[in-house]
Amino acid sequence: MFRFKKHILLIVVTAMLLAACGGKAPASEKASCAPNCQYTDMTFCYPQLGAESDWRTANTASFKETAGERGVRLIFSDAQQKQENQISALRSCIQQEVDVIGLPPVVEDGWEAVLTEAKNAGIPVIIVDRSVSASKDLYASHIGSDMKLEGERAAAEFNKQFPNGAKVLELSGTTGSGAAVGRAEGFRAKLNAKIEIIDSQTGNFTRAEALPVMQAFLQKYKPGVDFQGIFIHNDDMGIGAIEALKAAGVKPGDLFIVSVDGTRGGFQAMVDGWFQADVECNPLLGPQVYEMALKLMNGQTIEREVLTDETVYYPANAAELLPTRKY
Ligand code: GYE
Repeated sequence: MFRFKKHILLIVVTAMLLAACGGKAPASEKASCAPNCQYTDMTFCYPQLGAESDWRTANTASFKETAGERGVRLIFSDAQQKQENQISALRSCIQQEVDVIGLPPVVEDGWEAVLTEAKNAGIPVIIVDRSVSASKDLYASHIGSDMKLEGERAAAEFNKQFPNGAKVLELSGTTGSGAAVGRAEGFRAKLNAKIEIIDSQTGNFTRAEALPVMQAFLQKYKPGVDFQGIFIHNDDMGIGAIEALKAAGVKPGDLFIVSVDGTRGGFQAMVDGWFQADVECNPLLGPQVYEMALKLMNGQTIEREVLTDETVYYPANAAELLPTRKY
């Protein structure tokens, strides 16, 4: 009898110890400072995907500067566009028991395992910028741009310019990334039936990789004859492409070029006559994401999907707006 009781006691004590050492409460539960958590209570992990573009640089700056202003402790890393680096950065943040993770995923697929680990550790994850294909119950929310809408907006520019049809090239972003997938999908969904995409290649969202891709395009297709326009998935690749076009003797305005982002470089390309439209994609997501992270810590309800309000910019007022651009 005595022995039996002792066993029960042991089980109860072990269970209590396990519960105490088992890490944080599940994601649905609030932090211990709730409901009065302040930014200064927050350790936020941002495993940035890389530094491939001016958009990305501005996005990083937004997270770093806002953390500084609000007193958030930020754990930042740069995965150099490699998913495996992002995954190990995430694991390290889980181990450090951060309060909230913001994940800008380099590609859409392959996040289930690590998101499950975060969930089991009770650390909420906000997917930032690009989307993931993982089940929605593995993360708290997604804050970013509507990439498909951006592609549709680009298509609308081509439709206006070429109501009777044209042949166009596409310089696409990182293969498998939510940004490239969404933009390509939206572009194809809205393009009028007479406009044909004759080729599409990736420049991985960088200037350096876009340049040889554009050179290869120019070896294969004669500008103005074989194609009349190019849809470019971001301004940095556009700038790389312009280098190749210049070297091949193409002049601004010879081709109808639409890009995405609305960076200063993109505005300059409009001023110089190279881009005929630039579809806005806003990287300044820091303030919004930290606000949501604080709500999560305080156990408040949040939106599961927050899409950034954006527009399209044109050469007509590019020179006037350029000095006001923040990135
Ligand atoms: O358009 C591009 C960057 O994911 C929206 O990534 C982002 C894209 C952006 O490299 O410049």
